[in-house]
Amino acid sequence: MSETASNPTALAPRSVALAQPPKELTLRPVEGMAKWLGPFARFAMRLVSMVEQPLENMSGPLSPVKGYFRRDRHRHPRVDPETYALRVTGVARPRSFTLAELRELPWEERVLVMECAGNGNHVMGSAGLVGQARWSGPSLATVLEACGGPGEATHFAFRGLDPVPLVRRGYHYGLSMQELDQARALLALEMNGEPLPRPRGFPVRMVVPGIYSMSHVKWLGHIEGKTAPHMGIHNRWVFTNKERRDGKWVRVQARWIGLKSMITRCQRIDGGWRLTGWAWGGGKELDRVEITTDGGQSWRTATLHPPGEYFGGELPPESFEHAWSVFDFHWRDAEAGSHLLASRAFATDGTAQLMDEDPEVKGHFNQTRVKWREVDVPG
Ligand SMILES: Nc1nc2c(c(=O)[nH]1)N[C@H]1C(S)=C(S)[C@@H](COP(=O)(O)O)O[C@H]1N2
Ligand SMILES: [Mo]
Repeated sequence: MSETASNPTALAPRSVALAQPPKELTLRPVEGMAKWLGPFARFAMRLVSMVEQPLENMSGPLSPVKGYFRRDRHRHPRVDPETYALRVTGVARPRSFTLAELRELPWEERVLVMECAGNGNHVMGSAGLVGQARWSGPSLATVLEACGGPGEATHFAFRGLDPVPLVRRGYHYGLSMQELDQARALLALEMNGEPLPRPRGFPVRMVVPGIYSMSHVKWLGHIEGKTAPHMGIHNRWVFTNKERRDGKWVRVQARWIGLKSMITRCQRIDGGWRLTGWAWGGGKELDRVEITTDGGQSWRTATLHPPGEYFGGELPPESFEHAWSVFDFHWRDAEAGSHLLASRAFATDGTAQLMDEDPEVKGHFNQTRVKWREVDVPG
């Protein structure tokens, strides 16, 4: 009798899989909802209108329009481009802009990381509420100039046209003139060279490079100049942490994206596996990314591809100063079994991505510490 006939399980799918190792391995979060719910975490997050990027989009310099992450208050309004008007108030000369008027202003193009302030926090465990795209449209400075300047305004509130369930008014978020100037905020009408898709905020959204994306207000309907900080619910409560300062816990609003990195994929290549990911944030020049494949006992340097490598030929450096760097690492010595992986980013001034949670900070936002992932390498 042949071996197969005497052992019917020899041809079961499991043994076939072992003979042909998979092309890509799953990187499992080791904490939070994603650890406990596994694939159901995606479903649970969808219920609260959080949709992460799919795995196939989680590498390389640009996120495609299709599959871009989503985070909003459930409703995507349908805005008629013919009757659309953007109101600007509280400035030297309050006025409205039609879409045609916004199109006629000079445009800028920027490439940047857009990241939800709660991305990859310890509750979620996963970290796909992040994307990178090319956004273009007039800068906020250009729009304000067309209104005779900011006038008395020192702060701005940006209001969306989406109804917020139970509250009914649109989503809104505020920043100071100084923050908006520093970020060189823009009003995006296009994403990756296409008109803004409806889920991304058609016809106009705010884009604030370097600041977490709760401020990138979609379906923008109203820019309100103010003489004091906007203290709406999203500024005051929703996107805040508590920080201990001089022994006292104070509430702080999410703002500038912190220094971080994350391994996003593990793909089979000749002679082992290729770990890829992104490093971004911190507002400083990136020096290197280190990788551990043994739970932090040893660290090795990954190959870094700064954004200039991808965009430098087409765009001036200031257009991609808040873009992520892609990194990859050839994992040659991967032995069969389970491994704990992580990446850690370092800036040129010596700042490093935190290993542990900062005991002086409580909350779900701006979580920058190293993200651990578990992977099973087949034999
Ligand atoms: N009008 C409006 N803009 C919004 C939101 C919203 O609910 N309504 N959500 C904000 C939050 S919290 C995030 S993280 C980003 C997500 O942008 P995206 O859905 O295009 O990825 O949009 C921001 N802008
Ligand atoms: Mo967000």
